Amino acid sequence: MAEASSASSPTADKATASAAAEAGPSTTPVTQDAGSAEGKKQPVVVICIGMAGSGKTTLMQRLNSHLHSKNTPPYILNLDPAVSHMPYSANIDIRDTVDYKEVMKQYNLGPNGGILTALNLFTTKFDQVLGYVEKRAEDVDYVLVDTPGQIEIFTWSASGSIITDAIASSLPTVVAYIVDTPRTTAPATFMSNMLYACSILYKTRLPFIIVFNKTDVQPHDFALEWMQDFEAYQAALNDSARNESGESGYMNSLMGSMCLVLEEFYNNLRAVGVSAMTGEGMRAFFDAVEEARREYETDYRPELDRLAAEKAAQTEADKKAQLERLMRDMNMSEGGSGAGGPSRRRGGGAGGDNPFGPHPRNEREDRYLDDEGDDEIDEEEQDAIRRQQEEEEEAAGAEELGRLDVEEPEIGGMPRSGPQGERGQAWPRPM
Ligand SMILES: Nc1nc2c(ncn2[C@@H]2O[C@H](COP(=O)(O)OP(=O)(O)OP(=O)(O)O)[C@@H](O)[C@H]2O)c(=O)[nH]1
Ligand SMILES: [Mg+2]
Repeated sequence: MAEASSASSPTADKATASAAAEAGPSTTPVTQDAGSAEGKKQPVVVICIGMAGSGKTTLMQRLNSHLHSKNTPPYILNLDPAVSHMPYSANIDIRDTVDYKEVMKQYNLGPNGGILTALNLFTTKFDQVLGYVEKRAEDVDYVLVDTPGQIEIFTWSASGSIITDAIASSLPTVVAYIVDTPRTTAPATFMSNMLYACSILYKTRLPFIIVFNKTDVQPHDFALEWMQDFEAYQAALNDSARNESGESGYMNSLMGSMCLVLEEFYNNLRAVGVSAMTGEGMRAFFDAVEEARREYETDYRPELDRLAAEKAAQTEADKKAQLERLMRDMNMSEGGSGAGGPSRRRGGGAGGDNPFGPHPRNEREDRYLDDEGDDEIDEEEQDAIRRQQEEEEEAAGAEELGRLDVEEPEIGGMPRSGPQGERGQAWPRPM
């Protein structure tokens, strides 16, 4: 995977002057106090997400040129495999790794399937990408990420989640949701857009900035008003319904209710207006990014740390449980005695080694017994014991007789107390 040497802003923009004119507090690197708990400087990652044509790529180029003008060039990732012309050069470009047209051909896919598969393939290498980003983390203040135009490919695919989570667990990350302002002036479209933004916020759970783009064409005041004042939105809704059909239907009341529901959502995010074309609103944008970064540090990172600690504790508990199971299986758990410890043979001698090896089944007292045939085997055993007793009694009787009636003879020099003589059978019994 290739990493471009450095990002630049090849397309010098006409509006750099207007962007520079906005130089204010945001022009000082936001990472002055941005750092991890160890005090290490960390850049903030801005993931640009938005509907097709909302101006993500143009905004990336604007941010890039703005940051270059402040001598703080960003690190740029392009995750859109289908972009044909990029107005900036990315440090890491998905197109250098995967050719989505080739993917379409090879897998017989349409354009969206091709983009999705290309992103999936790229995701398999994302640990390397993250490695590159982390290597440069101390040199840059911002990492900018451009995403595919088909918003759902990034926001609802597994690879999109993997990429977002991987970045967010490594560096402070914020989502910039780009809205095409001129195309959002209809209350119904506005509501659809906000609902989509809401779904992304709750999916990623990352600090969120709504960026109303193209304010050079349409100022975003109406949107802010609708977000802050439910009645203003309701009035606009009624107006538009009257203009379209002369009456307000159930859709209106549904959207009115939705607006109330979204109030909570509006309270949790920040909205700014920018023009990627002219550079207007850059200061507000970077201020919002700084605020969102703080939110990441105070809300998201502790949650991340808590989840990491929970996962580590779970892994440790699993390891311990596995070890205990292993020890038990090896007959080495506490209270056991290693080889032959708890294994006791029925009627067997001291320490009896378990002949069947370490298995809980072999530790059972009745391991020689068939579960169904317990009684039958007990009888056999009793017979054996009885036979043994009879033999012992017989032997004892013979010995007694031998001692009473017979002079101990010398048979071939073999003493009577020889091994066979013990039971009195090696020499003839008295008649
Ligand atoms: N007037 C105006 N036009 C803009 C602005 N930002 C983007 N555009 C135009 O909007 C169109 C789409 O811009 P892109 O940057 O390609 O949008 P995108 O979201 O990256 O598009 P996809 O990646 O294809 O989804 C282009 O024609 C841009 O010139 C803006 O701030 N003002
Ligand atoms: Mg684009």
